[in-house]
Amino acid sequence: MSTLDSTRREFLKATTVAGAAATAAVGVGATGLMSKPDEAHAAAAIDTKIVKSTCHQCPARCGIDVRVEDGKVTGITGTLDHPISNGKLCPKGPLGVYMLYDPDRHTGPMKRTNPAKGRDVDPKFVPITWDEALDTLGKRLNTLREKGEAHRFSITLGRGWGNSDDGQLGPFSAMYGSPNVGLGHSSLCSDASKKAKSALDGNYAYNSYDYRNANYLLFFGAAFLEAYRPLNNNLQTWGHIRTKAPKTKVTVVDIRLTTTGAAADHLLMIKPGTDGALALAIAHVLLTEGLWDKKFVGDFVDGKNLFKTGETLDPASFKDKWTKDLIAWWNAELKDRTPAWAAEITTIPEKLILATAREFGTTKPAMAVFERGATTCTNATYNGLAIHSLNALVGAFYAKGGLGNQMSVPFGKLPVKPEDFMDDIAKAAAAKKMPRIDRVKTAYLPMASNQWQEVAKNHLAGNPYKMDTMVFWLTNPIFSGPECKVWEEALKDIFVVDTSPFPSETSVFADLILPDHTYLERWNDCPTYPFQGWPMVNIRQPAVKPIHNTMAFTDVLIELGKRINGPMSDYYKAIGNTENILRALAKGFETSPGDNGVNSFESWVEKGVWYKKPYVYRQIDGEFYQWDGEDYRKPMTPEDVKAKLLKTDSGKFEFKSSYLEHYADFIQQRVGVAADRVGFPQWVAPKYTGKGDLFFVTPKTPMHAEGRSANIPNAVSIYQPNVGGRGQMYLEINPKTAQARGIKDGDRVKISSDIGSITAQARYFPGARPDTVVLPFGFGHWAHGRWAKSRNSGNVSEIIPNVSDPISGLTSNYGVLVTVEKA
Ligand SMILES: Nc1nc2c(c(=O)[nH]1)N[C@H]1C(S)=C(S)[C@@H](COP(=O)(O)OP(=O)(O)OC[C@H]3O[C@@H](n4cnc5c(=O)[nH]c(N)nc54)[C@H](O)[C@@H]3O)O[C@H]1N2
Ligand SMILES: Nc1nc2c(c(=O)[nH]1)N[C@H]1C(S)=C(S)[C@@H](COP(=O)(O)OP(=O)(O)OC[C@H]3O[C@@H](n4cnc5c(=O)[nH]c(N)nc54)[C@H](O)[C@@H]3O)O[C@H]1N2
Ligand code: SF4
Ligand SMILES: [Mo]
Repeated sequence: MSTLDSTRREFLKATTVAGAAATAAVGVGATGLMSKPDEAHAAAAIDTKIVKSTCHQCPARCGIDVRVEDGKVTGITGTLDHPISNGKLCPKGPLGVYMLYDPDRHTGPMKRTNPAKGRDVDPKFVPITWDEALDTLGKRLNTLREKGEAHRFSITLGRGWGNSDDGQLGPFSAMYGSPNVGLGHSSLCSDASKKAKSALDGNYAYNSYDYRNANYLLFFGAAFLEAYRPLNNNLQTWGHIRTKAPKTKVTVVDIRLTTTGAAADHLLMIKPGTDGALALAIAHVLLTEGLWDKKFVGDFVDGKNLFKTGETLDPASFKDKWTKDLIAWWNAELKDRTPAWAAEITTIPEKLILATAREFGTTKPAMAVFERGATTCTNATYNGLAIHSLNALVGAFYAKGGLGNQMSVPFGKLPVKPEDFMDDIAKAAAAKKMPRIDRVKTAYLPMASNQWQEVAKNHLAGNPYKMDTMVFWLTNPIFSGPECKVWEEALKDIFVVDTSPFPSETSVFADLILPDHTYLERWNDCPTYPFQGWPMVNIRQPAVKPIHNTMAFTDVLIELGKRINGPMSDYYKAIGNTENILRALAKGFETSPGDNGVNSFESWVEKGVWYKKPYVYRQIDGEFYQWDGEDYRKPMTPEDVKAKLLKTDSGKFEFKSSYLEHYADFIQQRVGVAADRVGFPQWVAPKYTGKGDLFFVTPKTPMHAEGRSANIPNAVSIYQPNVGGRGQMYLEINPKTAQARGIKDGDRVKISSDIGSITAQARYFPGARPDTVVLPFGFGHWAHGRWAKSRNSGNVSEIIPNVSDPISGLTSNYGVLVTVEKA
């Protein structure tokens, strides 16, 4: 038996023991779940444990109680004392059991024996040992390093979360010497909202929201009841805000009748890509009608409202408070952005825009919330700037019922630092600063943080170079990225390593399969996505022993690190395994116990979550305070505010972004905005891609989890009949649009863009705009397991051209034009 495989056996044993100890502490045993067995029956009772862990099907971070009976997972429910779950889950949560017991799972490491690659080519995988798998990869990595080509190795990531997984990629990148270790998928996801926020308030992050205390919510392309994070808690929040007194009013801006839109007070069906125009007009009305928050924003020197449509103003007439350059913004952009102007662009009637602005400006606390719908077009960042500015105008920043920023968790430190384990190769690589394969942070893309969708194209063009070896961890752009078929070419001459626990399109092109544990079998820390601001981190722990010969991705990383020649291997020997990382992180709780008493690794394992309320910052009537232990009474100075909250050059919310002005030439050249105007939130028309006559929007649905949940049989049945059923997926089409093309309800249709065609079943839907068709993302898998295959619809990514917002790097997924005809 090989050393690693025997070590691994020991490790599994150790994990099981640790897991058993952990679960014993929280296990309710047979007595907790069933009526108390009498002595005679005790021996025959089922051994039942509840393991506290974390769902991984979407980014919501729901705490889960995994019920384990005689070593088998028999159910998943929401953890009762968990701030996100509160004992509840969305319908996907319980279905995690099907991922664990998915009969299509990879059962152990494998290597490809057929050198030919293609969608329909059998890879002829054969099982290998973990030692062989890791030695093979380790050798490749050492050779690349010795040749001075470490940059041609990458580890890419999607839904990784914590310090114990994606947090380990930075150290690996530094010690190995490749800028491409830690290449993330965020440019397929929501980078534009973060970019817009950072440009104005200095925080490159999603916001936390105090929904429960808000009285007005304006959602721009954020599907609160279908997808927006954290979905499960949103569903609970909805129940509260819509029944409290006064009831929170909700206006939804979307391109179709969604569940959220149907449940809201108002739905504004906007033309795709034009949210920025609507937001600018709302800002115009807030100013001309004197509805801005004077205590946060400031006021005219003589107290009289001078904002009049079309008239420029003297900047000296206004005294700014926590915002900067309001008058400059008005003069340069807002003065002409009337509801009548926006009505032309957005197709929303002028009267409705005016009514929305008035309601938003008078029903406080109010917030404008936006995500992918408003930003997945070429004008993504500028749309985001306009929307986020509304939050400043109504004084929502850090206010009760407003928005804030997520606080971080006081984690303990790891025993080793990567800087101490860098050899000459690593130091030379750091000094040389090779460009990344996606070309971000170069003159070509100086502002974006990732550009995942360009990698295949860049590799094929050899610009800036060709990749040699790529590890895919929790990302599958060959299915979920725009123009995804390009990846099928690119991956032919790359040594591909897929870590998915089950088949994916990437695995068809893989040279090595190093299957991860599923989320019910592994350790992780899971810090919350921005939620209510106060810090929180879940634990994920194995509910059962791994049922196959799989290995957690972080342990793969550690084992690989040990195989790299030089001091790097000592770093990984010191780390040991994933569980050690969690133990080191939990040290931080000793001096900062959570509200639920969690103060150690053991108590974290027992309760499943560490959190500490309250959110410590609060803006009240234009003054900033910090929590003093009892109330928000400790005044903050402007310097405090700049260091901790509004992290811009000025320490204020900037209506003329100094960050964007640093890139004025680039923005002028690539976006076409004059260099002296780039800093202002303004109307930038979207550049729709394609020559079709219908907008093609491909959003998420409540029952799917990005590209990776299509093989859950029960999800398919819950879907029916809304989105489609077992045999087909529905393309939502307005009946008039369909009839004009001779398409009957239920007909099979061909949807064509500039780069190809797919088919789906047409469904008459009067809630669709006549100029827009909708087919959800997540279907059309051709290698993701038996249930995923049978949906009889194409993959939308195959016909979405690869076009992005040059500023944030976000792909323009929802700005596509197609034609639709009877198939
Ligand atoms: N159920 C489920 N939940 C998820 C996920 C999942 O896969 N499934 N994924 C998670 C992830 S990774 C993310 S990033 C978030 C994303 O969360 P969201 O951003 O809320 O999700 P999307 O479905 O991409 O887009 C939201 C809405 O935008 C609308 N839309 C499209 N174009 C426009 C437009 O031009 N203007 C406006 N106003 N609306 C438009 C769509 O119709 C859709 O209803 O969801 C997370 N939650
Ligand atoms: N048209 C359209 N395109 C979209 C979107 C959209 O709404 N519409 N949404 C976009 C968004 S917001 C995002 S975030 C991206 C997501 O797209 P990707 O980055 O591709 O991520 P996923 O689709 O979540 O999953 C990728 C892979 O992870 C594997 N996997 C699943 N579980 C595990 C595990 O436990 N361990 C490991 N190692 N692998 C696992 C799966 O097999 C799958 O192949 O898609 C984007 N693409
Ligand atoms: S909201 Fe997301 S994390 Fe929570 S149960 Fe549903 S799929 Fe899981
Ligand atoms: Mo995403």
